[in-house]
Amino acid sequence: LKTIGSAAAVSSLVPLSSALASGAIKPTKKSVLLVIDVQNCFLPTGTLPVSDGDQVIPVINALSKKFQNVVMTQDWHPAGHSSFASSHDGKAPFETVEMDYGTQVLWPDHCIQGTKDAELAAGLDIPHAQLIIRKGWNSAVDSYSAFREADKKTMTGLTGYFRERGISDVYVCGLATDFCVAWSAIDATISDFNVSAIEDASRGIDLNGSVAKAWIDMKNAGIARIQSSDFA
Ligand code: VGL
Ligand code: ZN
Repeated sequence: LKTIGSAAAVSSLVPLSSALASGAIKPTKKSVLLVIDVQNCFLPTGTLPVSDGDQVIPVINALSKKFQNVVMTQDWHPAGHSSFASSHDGKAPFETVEMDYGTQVLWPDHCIQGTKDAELAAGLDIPHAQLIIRKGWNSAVDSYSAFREADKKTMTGLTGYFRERGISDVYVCGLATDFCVAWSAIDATISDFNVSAIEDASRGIDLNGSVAKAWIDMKNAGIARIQSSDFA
């Protein structure tokens, strides 16, 4: 009872909303901006276009200047990747297939290693980015998450990188909100980082309400839903 009483007292002194007041967030050397898959393939002229995907670029460029630490990801598939509908007879993009690790959405061929389509968006202006981590290179397993492949077992090494760098707070943004951004944000909480997802620095694909579901899943995982205007 004592514990409950003091926890309530503390939470009334420090309302959650205080951390999220407009202009209140100041990134520290323990914070990282994790920029997910801002690549040609996900821009409106790419192979897996995200509506208004290009609109995140100026927002992320401005935000990145507030962070000492910026890490970016690149979706990086070999030709014939198992997440491509073209690799499955009789399947069309956006249908699903059962893989040994679970249900996989099938995509148009996208982000093929070494192609112009897979390059980071030319408009990104983040010369101080410290690491670009590529994922989805295993032809048998997809990887929406920057931390862990879709088999839920194979780690990418990013958790170790952040831990060795003393990172505690991860701010996730990019493309697409409902797939690689949400999966990366949720896996970041599993790795025990404090995680926020920056809504206006992200855009979604939205298959059957997947953007709304992603925000619910992120909320349930304890992820703060914030805006770029929340930064000082
Ligand atoms: C993504 C679908 C397939 C993403 C990547 O970056 O959200 N979505 N590959
Ligand atoms: Zn992909």
